[in-house]
Amino acid sequence: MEISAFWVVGICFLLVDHGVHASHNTNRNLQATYQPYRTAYHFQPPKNWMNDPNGPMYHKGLYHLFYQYNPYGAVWGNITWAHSVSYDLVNWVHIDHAISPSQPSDINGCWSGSTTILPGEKPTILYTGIGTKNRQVQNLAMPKNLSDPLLREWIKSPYNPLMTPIDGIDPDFFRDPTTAWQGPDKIWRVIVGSQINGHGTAILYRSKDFVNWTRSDNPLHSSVKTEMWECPDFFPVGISSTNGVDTSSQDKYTKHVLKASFNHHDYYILGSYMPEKDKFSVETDFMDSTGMDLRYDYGKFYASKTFFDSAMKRRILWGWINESDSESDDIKKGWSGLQSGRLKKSRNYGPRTVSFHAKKLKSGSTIEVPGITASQADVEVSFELLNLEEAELMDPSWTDPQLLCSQKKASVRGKLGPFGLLVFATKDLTEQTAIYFRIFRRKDKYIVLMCSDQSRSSVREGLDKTTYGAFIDMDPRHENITLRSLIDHSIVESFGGEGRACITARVYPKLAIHKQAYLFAFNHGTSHVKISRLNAWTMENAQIVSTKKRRKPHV
Ligand code: DQQ
Repeated sequence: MEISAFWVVGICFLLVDHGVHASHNTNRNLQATYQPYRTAYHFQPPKNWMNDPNGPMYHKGLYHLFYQYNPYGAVWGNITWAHSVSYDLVNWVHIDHAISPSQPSDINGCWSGSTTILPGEKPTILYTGIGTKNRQVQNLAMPKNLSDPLLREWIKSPYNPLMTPIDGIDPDFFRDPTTAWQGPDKIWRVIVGSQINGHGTAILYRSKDFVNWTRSDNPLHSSVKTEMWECPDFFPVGISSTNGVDTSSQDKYTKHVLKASFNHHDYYILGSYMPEKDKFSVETDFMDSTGMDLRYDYGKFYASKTFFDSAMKRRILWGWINESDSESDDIKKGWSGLQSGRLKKSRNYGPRTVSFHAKKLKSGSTIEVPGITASQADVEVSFELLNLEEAELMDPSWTDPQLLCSQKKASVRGKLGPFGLLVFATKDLTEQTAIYFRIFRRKDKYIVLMCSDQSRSSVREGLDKTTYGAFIDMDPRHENITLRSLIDHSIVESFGGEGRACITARVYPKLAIHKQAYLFAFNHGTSHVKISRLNAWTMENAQIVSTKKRRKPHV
């Protein structure tokens, strides 16, 4: 899917022209010395807790990202909408918080939600307020001053709350409104995540004016095999084009994606949506044994949200990447949480690159990829399988890829595989995070398994070192197996088979940090494979600054 790919680039200090000036420039190199796990090119606030991305949007030349944030500490609490802006989705300016708890409909927290750009280029936010008695309700906020390009101040609607948990809705399970879309009848629709009779549900609301919302008799969709759906997302994708499409578009050239967050993962299903009846006919349902278990990412990735970038005609996906260390580690670090932003094309390349072509990766070999900063890199590799007929037989009971990867970790020798990359590795491989493939055969079909093994990622104890796995929907007879890994100090995001399967892992090496981090390609199978090409780049540090409002000097 178009949304399952990569990172972007750019430069941005033009924000100064819009009346913002940096009050505190976070020196990322200095930070990296004392804080080896802070990232260089992933989005992070300077300190404290961050979780879900909220209301990302493109508006009049600027990208906006809001996110769930605790202004007072590195653990979840006091949830506020923090706000950052960018010209390029890489370099960011943190500006004043957009929405903070202040009124009866959100006094206990401003939880997740989305933006919708109304006619006349008017952005609006729909968000979940945790009201008095901790009831979940949906609220509206609008920019105070539309002529401020940064949209620094947001005012809450006097009509809040606009949607309340009545008619059988449990006030604990009613949250995270999506970006609204408009049908051909000009009526706005929005869905809100819920659980009704124990089943995950997308409650549908309609409105003519964005203020008065009526609940539809039928939900847009619900699914008996799931519980509460957090952060639903509903949007069209083109069938025959890789361009993204506006959330309100719908025709015979589009399908719709419904994403829901549950069981610690972001699952999606595809279907066709008919706005006349607000009917969503799904191809396969969530957790349906006849369908594939479709996830945006098979590692750590949650509460994601997409938006349509009208400037570049693409749909961009943001997702929250949680930590894998303990809460007390986060308190010591002073921060918790990263954002992953995925889109196609462009990279924030540094000066150092390396490439090889047509290199044999013999059985049992490990070769270093030299000449780059291995703790902050982008690597693309393509493997050619020389002896496919040597693939091991697949046992029909091996249906769970994560279980299979945890039983067949990188150290377990196979025939065609494990082969792949060792990232965040020490020279002697004491520490290593292995991202690798194994090829199996069942009758005349080949099965490609992708794994991310964190079991040797750090000599530190007390970390979550779960091994992750995914099957890749591809036929290795007809194409080479590609892997792209984005490595950034404590995160590695890996895209297998041209992004058909993604696995994100958080790792905290103790030894393989800074210049002691190395990158290797390896083949621990009995069969040789060939690296048909490998390109690796050092990634630049993103420029991230914080600002305060420019105040009138005292006279
Ligand atoms: N996080 C928010 C909720 C949402 C959850 C609270 C998902 O609105 O359901 O911070 O991570």
